[in-house]
Amino acid sequence: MSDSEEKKKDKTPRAKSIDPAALEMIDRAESAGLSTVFSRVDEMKACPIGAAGSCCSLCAMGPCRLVGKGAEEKTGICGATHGTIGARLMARAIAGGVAAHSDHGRDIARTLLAVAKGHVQGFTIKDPDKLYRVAEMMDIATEGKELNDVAAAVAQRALDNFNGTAGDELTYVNRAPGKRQEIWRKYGLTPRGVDREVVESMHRTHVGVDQDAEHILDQGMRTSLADGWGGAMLATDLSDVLFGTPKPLISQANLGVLKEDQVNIIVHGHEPTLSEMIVAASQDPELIEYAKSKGAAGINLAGICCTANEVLMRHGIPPAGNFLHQELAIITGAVEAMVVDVQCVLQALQPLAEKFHTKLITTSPKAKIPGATHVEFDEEHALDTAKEIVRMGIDNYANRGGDVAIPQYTGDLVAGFSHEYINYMLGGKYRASFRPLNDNIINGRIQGAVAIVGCNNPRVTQDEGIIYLVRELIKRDVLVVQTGCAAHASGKHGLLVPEMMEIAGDGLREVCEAVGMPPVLHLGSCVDNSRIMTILSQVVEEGGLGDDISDLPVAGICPEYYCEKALAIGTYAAASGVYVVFGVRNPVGDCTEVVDIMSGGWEEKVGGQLVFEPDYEKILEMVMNRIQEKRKALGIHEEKERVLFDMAARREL
Ligand code: NFS
Repeated sequence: MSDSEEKKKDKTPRAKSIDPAALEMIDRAESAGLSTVFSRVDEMKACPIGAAGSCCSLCAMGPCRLVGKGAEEKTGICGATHGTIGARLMARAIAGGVAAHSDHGRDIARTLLAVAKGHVQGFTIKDPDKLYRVAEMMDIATEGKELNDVAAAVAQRALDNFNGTAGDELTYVNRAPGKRQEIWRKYGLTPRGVDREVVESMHRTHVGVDQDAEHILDQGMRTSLADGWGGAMLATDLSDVLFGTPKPLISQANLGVLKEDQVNIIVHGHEPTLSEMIVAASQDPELIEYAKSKGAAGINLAGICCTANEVLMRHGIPPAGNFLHQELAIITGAVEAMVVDVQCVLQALQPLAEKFHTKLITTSPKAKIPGATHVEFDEEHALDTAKEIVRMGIDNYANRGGDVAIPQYTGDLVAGFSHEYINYMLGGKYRASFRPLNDNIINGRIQGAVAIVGCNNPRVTQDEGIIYLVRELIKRDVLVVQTGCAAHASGKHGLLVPEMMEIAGDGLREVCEAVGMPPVLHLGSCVDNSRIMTILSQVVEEGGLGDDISDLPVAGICPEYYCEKALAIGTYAAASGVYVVFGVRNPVGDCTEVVDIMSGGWEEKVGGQLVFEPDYEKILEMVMNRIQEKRKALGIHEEKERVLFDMAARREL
């Protein structure tokens, strides 16, 4: 597309969201003259040079812009080709995403170690069984050991994984199918330490070091694997140990979960440590009484972004919305406190909060926001800090103005599908296994499985791609699993309930009915994409669908991504053998060599791909084609005779 076409396209009026609650609040913002991400995105035309990977600003000889006639052949002042520049940009983005997830994981490991040593307030080991399973996976002897000693050993092993002192390979590499591990070893992709891979990526992408695009991107894959099979996987496992392994529960999502007559406190960000304590504090009878003494009917807790997922999965706390809802929640005028820690927190929140009575409270030693109130959180005083924060929210209730407008929209949802629970749900208590899933994929009732994950991005209509793809895939007998803000989207729009079987294809519906599960499963936060890696490995292990993840009829889609973490996740999924499609735009679309490496090149090397396609209908077609190709390769593509389940067959299942 030429620049002028691009400009014309930019001016086309575009729906900002398909969510009626969002539209109501966007209107309210517009009539009050308030700036939001939805208005700023229209005011800020994206730089077309940077948008497609044609700008290198890694040194002071530039920035070098590889544009204009013959751009493909141009180089930077140092001689770096378009391919090298694109590969460096990708590798750095991946390293940024991995650093974010993994730092989160490290903090959970540090909390577990502190719990084991008795240095914390309020935290305990909620799932000792999982602790023992994790210890076993880490080859840590447990016999005759006290629970706290096992916890300390597990936490230390986790920290060693971050530090790179756990050995030559990350511990959880052994969770992948044997064939996958061999591929990683063969190409030097096996991650050695989370920090080490991030540091090496930063080093190799420094000017004058690694100059071979494929070689740089190999390091990108290795770094991403340190997330998917390291930092994020440890974050998930250790969060389950500390806070409990999720089981299905019901809740609601969207701004309608805010309560007009209660103190509304929103937890926003990512790490579950603080939010777990806020959940406890918000249920404290003394604080509830205190809220009542201030004229409120109670304390209402809600979430935004992945913190919302953490407390939804384990406590059923309702999400007020996904990434693009953070400002909209404040615009309701009903939020007494928004408590944030790290990641995906817009700096625009504080100036907006100042126009209302909302108190923005930062809590992480890593993240301060000018103007916000900083109440630093540490494990030793966790519950006291959480209570102090909740009290601040209650005290602020009196300052709420009369102009409150809570959009009355919520979607019912079921969340809480950990990989352990899915295993149990499919196989039953005494023979928990993925066998029924494999069998139904083999017999064709289920054609395949697709993960629809990731963010919102105001460059595209909020939730549109996510909802379209979820609905179309389940219609085509594809089981959908979700995490992150994409899962909130489905929650808001009512897609995470068993009743969605009604629109599912006949085969998928039969299986969902027999098992008693919805056709769209909410697996948790973005670090919980690691649960999907675990499930894929177990499905391979169960047998009948090839001997590696790349043999499975599966795919991953991130329709509305916006950040580096999403790119890190997409890359580790591809490096694990999954076909991954991102929407919005290709951040290195001008770098043909990189585009080719991440598609055809990686297909050959690791059996997965990372491709970008802004058109949702095309994404659907690409993913369905991939599923059919994989079914064909497995020899299970013939349309099997449709046998409807009778009672005996149901019991069998
Ligand atoms: Ni994931 Fe979660 Fe949401 Fe995107 Fe941000 S909250 S870690 S990055 S926007 S899905």
